[in-house]
Amino acid sequence: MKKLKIGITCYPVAGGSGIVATELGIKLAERGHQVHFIAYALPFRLDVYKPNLYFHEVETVSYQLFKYPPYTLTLAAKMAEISEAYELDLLHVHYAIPHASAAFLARQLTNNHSPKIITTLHGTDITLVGTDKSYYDITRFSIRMSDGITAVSDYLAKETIEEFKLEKHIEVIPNFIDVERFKPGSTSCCRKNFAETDEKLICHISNFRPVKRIMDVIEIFNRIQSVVPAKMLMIGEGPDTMLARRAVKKLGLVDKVRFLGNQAKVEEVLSNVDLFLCPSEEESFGLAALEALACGVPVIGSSGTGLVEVVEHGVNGFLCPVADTGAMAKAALSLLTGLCDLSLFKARAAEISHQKFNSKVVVDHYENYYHQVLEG
Ligand code: GMT
Repeated sequence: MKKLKIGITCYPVAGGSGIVATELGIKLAERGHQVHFIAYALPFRLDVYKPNLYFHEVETVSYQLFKYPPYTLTLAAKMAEISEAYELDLLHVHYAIPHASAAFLARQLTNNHSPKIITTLHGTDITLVGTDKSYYDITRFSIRMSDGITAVSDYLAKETIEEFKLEKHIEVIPNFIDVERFKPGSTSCCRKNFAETDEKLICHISNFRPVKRIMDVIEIFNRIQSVVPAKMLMIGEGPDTMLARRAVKKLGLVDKVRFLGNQAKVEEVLSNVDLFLCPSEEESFGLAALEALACGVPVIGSSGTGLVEVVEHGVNGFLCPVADTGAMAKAALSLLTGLCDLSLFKARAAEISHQKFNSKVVVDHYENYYHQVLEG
């Protein structure tokens, strides 16, 4: 298969779309493609001292007149510059806003070399931001102008088609995990640093935005710890972190809930925990939930979201209606008190996720799709 020159743009922060874009870029570079990250900072989890990987920083220029520095313009200009300088075959942008619009503009700017554009939709770019009246038209236009569109789940593809009344095909390519890294039984981070031998260890990872329903996470844990001895690890940072800390204090759980902030190697923690909580209002896929499953950790999450494509209800976790913290706590306790076989759920969590979301298979899918788009 021909080796390609690919520009990748993503949010470089610790969110799901940035992580997927970064892990994909690393895997593509390992396969011999030349990968150029174009972003406002070095992506979280990216080690650029590896063959075939490049990073091009986009600067935002400020001026007294600008209330908001026009990042989309400098991004588009950088995308055009790198496309021409390296003769990129394609620009693969993650998260539609504003990346798909910047890619469209970049293509108008190129003179001698015009790359194809692939937009990967991740979730809130469609479900929250893209459907805001002020973003709707530009998001729809930019998606339609892309040569290829992918979505991380069937759920998101359907939502996008309905919401934006699109006639274009959306290729569903799920998120993935490196099964060598995300697997049960890593010993590098010791469980006993976080919990006593008789205590269960619960975990939540997110960007602590309102859509994650952090207060539900705490409410569920509170119910759990009132029945079985337990501790909880909260990984990530975001607008609701302070709210969460206050609630933990108010409920007298300070000794039981530990906030670890953003962590680059979540697999080292995950392989030590018993249960993962993901009660989100909306979840197009749930990458953190997949990473937990891959480490052998059953997931308690929200039904009616994209999590249904990741978690098998009653097999490797339980999915309950959004906001039903009582049902979620009950499901968690059924596993923690032995009503359901926790070790069986753990084994199936790793087995099924490794089979369905192995990076080898998913990166093959991306590569094939790239060629399909390039061949028109
Ligand atoms: O909103 C977020 O949680 C972050 C967001 C992102 O783009 O960084 O996550 C979305 O993309 C992830 C990677 O594809 C998905 O696993 C998450 O489910 C999705 N988040 C939501 O839909 C809320």
